[in-house]
Amino acid sequence: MGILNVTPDSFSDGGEFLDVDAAVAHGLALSGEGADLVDVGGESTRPGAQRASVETELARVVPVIARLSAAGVRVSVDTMRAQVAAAAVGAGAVLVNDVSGGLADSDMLPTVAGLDVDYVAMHWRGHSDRMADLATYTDVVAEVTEELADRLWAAVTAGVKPGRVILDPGLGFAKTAEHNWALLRGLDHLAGLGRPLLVGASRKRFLGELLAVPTGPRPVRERDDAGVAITALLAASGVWGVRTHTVRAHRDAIAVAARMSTPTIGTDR
Ligand code: PMM
Repeated sequence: MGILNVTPDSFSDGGEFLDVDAAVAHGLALSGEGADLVDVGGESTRPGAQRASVETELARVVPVIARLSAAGVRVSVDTMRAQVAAAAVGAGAVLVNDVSGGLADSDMLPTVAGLDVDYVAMHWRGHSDRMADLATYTDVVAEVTEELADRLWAAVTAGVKPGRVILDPGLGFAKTAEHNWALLRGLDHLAGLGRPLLVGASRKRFLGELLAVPTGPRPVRERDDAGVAITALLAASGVWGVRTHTVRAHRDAIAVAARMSTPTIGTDR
């Protein structure tokens, strides 16, 4: 899943793709590099971010989704709002990626139930302006698994088909670096919920901290190789998808993982 943030303030690509033509060109480039989905978002969720209005979010994402879909690109919409999800699907999106797992907008799950699309429910505890205070766990893997099980149950109760739901641990959302690493180590527990997993590690702060330089965390644009390493490991462990700012190297990592896990009869020893 290639990331296309049509926002002025996302942590890694904010401001680059606010113009519709620039956004569409980048979406086509991500698709050309092998993205199975291009994830279009119109609201930054970086820690501390203020919310965009629904009108602003709609104006940012709908024209881009319409043009990419018309060009044959499979598009997902990164939104917490039912109204935006419905408009995006109307414009051609095939998946709703909701970082709040249905918690931010009580209309989201019933709306998704009425649309013929897949739904990503990410683990989330609150909006960006207060999520740092919500990063408290005694057993992060057990609690995230339990809270995602609740979101899966809520989605299914609202009428979303269980087979349409993909779960995501929500790295960096009300989580410290330690929590992120623990979740990456504990993905098997989340997989025990019986749904495919999506993981978004790309360029996030915990990678900057891991690779710190003397002046502080490794700059955002210099975290991509570590992201590819994570993708290789996750692909080998069977996750459904990774959400990433660059695509080609991740595609290559996935090809390596797939090939390594496929013995060739007669040549392997
Ligand atoms: N992370 C961000 C935004 N949307 N969606 C899912 N499903 N999972 C994530 O980890 C996730 C997301 C924040 O990153 P960005 O600002 O680079 O898009």
